[in-house]
Amino acid sequence: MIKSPLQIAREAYKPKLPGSLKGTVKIVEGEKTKSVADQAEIEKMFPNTYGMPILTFEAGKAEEVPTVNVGVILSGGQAPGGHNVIAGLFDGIKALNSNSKLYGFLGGPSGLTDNKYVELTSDIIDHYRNTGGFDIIGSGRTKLEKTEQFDKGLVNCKALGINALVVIGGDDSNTNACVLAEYYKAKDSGVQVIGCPKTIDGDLKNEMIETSFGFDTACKVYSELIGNIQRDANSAKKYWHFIKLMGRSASHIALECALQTQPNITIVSEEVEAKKQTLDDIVKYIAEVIAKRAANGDNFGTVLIPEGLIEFVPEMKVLISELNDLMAKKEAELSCIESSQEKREFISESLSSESSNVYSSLPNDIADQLIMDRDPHGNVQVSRIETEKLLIQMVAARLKKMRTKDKYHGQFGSQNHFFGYEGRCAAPSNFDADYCYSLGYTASVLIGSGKTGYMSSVRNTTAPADQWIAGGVPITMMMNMERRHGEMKPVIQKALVELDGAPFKKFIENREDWAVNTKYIYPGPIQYFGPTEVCDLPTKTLTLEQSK
Ligand code: FBP
Repeated sequence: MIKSPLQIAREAYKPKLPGSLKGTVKIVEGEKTKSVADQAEIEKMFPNTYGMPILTFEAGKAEEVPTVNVGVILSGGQAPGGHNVIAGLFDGIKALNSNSKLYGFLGGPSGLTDNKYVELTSDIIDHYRNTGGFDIIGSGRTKLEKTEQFDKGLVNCKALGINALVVIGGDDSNTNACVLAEYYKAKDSGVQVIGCPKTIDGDLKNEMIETSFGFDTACKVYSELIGNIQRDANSAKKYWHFIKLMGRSASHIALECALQTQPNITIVSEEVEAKKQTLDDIVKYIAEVIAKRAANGDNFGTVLIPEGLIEFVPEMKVLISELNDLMAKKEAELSCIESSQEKREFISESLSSESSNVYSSLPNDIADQLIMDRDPHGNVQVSRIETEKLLIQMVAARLKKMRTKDKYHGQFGSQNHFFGYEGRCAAPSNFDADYCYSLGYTASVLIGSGKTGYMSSVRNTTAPADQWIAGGVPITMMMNMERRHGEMKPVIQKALVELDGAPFKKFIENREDWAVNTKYIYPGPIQYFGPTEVCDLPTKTLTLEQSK
């Protein structure tokens, strides 16, 4: 393996651990828990894993633990720090008992059912410490939800002598981990299941999970790029940059990047939904800011657009839900139509008249992107819809009209960008390197004490790592019932941006100033070595949320 000088230097970095994990650990049981909503239904569905107490680790006396053999799965989109979760888990189970073994299931959850695995030994692990990516074992989006899959997985675990599985994933994957834990416990199978909170999107968080890993690094990478673009915009003074940012439904990434870089405009999908803003309202707002800046002689600026925006605009939300049903029902007919134009006509004729009008008013490329395949969870693949280009076209048309009415006298030059994949596999920031290693190590302690149906939890993360609080949270505690594919299902509640939360409030206090005046911040690249106030800073979101 050829390595860059930074990779070599980073390999030697020792992640910081919470004080309680530095020696032997005592587990303190808290109060019994209940789910965030729909308690009776969730309890009925999870009779063996519901109501378990929150666990907190403290320094304690060493106890003899037998060998633990663990299987680990990376599930869903990449997020910086995944390799460190695995490294922490590896070091943790070896500290419990040096004969313990770690197996990595390859290519995501399908590795478990297809029995594709590799034994992760120290010479493999050492190459991946503090590196980005999930390439140590690969990831995938197969859903583990059917009993046949659970049974196959159990046979494969038994064959390898595995007594615990660690699922590193987002809300959907951890929901499935919880169902798997309940199933294996009900069978008294002897296989425990522990989850770890992963996703750059930042939407897997709650009272006990302060942040999902990868959010910190991804936002810092995007903010560096946005800052660079802002410097360019402020130097050339001739372009408006429309920047779409990953994050699926939630706007956490767009909001965090806005707080880090102070762009002229940031759209927050959750606000769009709450205020029932139409696409036209959004375009009007952007065009008016552009006109105001033009009146001051500033024909440049930046606009941040959350990836999932389109799903929050009321008329588009109705359209997408009709399209989802239509595509499921008419899959066969649609697959026989070859030309895009005929596909669009077929779709237009099959929609309600309101949605048909909205659909027909869209540019052809956006109309085509809206009918691309759904992901395995039935979601529209928002990363493939070019909302940034759609907005540029609509804003340009509006500015043209404003000019005829003497309301705009500027020059509108535009550039479009989409930042997503650029940040998902970056070398983890110190925060993510430390947090992920701690999450993995925490998982090993939960396994060593026989727990199942828990998620690794590391809290108090705005304090120095030594004061972080490690422990476990029952996954059932995060669940509620939601309609999925036409059926009510128990799922982990997704955390969207809270409009009464501190990060959003901070943003609205400043947005008018940032819109008209040029108040850009240029964060620069992530620093891995240097003073702690530069290298170890958590996100603005976390800092504002925790300083309540
Ligand atoms: P998860 O962490 O929820 O799996 O998704 C992260 C993400 O990067 C989203 O922000 C994005 O919409 C999606 O993955 C893109 O998926 P893919 O990697 O399949 O293109």
